[in-house]
Amino acid sequence: TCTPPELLNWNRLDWNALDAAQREQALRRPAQVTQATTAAAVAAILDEVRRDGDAAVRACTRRFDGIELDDLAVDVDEFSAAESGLPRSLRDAIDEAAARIASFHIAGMTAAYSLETAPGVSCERILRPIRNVGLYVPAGSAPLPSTALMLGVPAQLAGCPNVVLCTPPRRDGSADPAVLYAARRCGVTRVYKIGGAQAIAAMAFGTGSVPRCDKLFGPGNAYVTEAKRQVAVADDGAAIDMPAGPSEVLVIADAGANASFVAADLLSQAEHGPDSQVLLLSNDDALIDAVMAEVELQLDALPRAGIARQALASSRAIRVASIAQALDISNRYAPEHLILALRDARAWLPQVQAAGSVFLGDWAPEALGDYCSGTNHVLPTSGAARFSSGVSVASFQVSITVQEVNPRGIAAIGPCAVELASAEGLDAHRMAVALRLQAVAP
Ligand code: HSO
Ligand code: ZN
Repeated sequence: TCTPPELLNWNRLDWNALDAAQREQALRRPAQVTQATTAAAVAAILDEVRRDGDAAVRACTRRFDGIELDDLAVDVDEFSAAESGLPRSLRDAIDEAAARIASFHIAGMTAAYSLETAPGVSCERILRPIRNVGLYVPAGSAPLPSTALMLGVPAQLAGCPNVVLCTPPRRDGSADPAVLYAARRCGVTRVYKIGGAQAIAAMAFGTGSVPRCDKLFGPGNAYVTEAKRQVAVADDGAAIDMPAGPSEVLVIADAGANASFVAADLLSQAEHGPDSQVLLLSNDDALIDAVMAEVELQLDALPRAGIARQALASSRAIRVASIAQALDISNRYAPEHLILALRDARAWLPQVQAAGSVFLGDWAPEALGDYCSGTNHVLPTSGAARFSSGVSVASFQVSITVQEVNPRGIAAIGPCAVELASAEGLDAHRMAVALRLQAVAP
């Protein structure tokens, strides 16, 4: 028996029948208001960890995870046990993914450069790794060894000397073995079994066992996200990779798209969490019908169908007049993931202005980017793709500019500075240049 698609409660819309306000509503993300109680609870955890360090972290772990942990750090024995306990095929898959992620990220590394901007004036940019970085790998709804790779590989390529990783402990007090294997694969050996806001606090402020980090990376639940937001604005806190929201995908499909492929892509996003965002845009009614029916069929077989159904309840299928219009809508929405299930997907790429990561054609499911095509899966959500990018090696580096000037150089550009300093009325600036000009050409 086939359940009628209507039962799924999709919001099926016709873009060209909507007025401006309805269009805005159609692209609105589900209200992501951080509850005042969440913010207050997180602030209290941060204060506690800032004040009492490891003792506070242990107390939080007892309170929230229900376990008593004497040693927060993963020791050598636990690493070895994790490694030997993992199936060979999974270790191989992690190695294979890590190698491809590394090769793509190496190719995209920014280079140092230098340039003579005037005779005797050399300007350059050099790169340095951020010295202390903290990675968060969630495990709440599902342990994500792939996230350990997406953060650990670029950190290693940047050459960060001190990398720590926090991941929530399991019921028995151990860390997820695949996360441990992936971490060690990237040279990360300082792993702590700490989850939630207390993990972010421990890395931002430092505790007896967790070293203080300059910048924190990685996705997480509402508490983790709120904790990152709070430490990012605290004077004694840490920088963060990006403001993270629920994961999202926007699929643009034409009449020739494969409905079961499209449905599977929508569901693979929907199964992440009840707050995941899923959008389908198509210029073909029959395709929308077919995808909706396929989603219903495939849902039944999913272990996480409950989660996916909740996400789909706030998802939308939007009929558009043309693919060009679909791209306009997508640019306005700025999705984390954009799938172009189009006959000539490559030809539409120049129209893409804002998206975290793009998947071209029928054979590039988002799941490949999530795991092993080589691109990063830590991407801007909530429309942040309008102005920010996914994690890369550059996220783990700072760039420093340098100038070297000889007497010929100051003679060449000094008068320019003197003129500007006079205009700004900053006489000490003018003097710093004029004195030298006199010394080189008295
Ligand atoms: N789609 C998620 C990443 C992920 N998927 C990890 C599977 N594992 C957010 O981009
Ligand atoms: Zn995913």
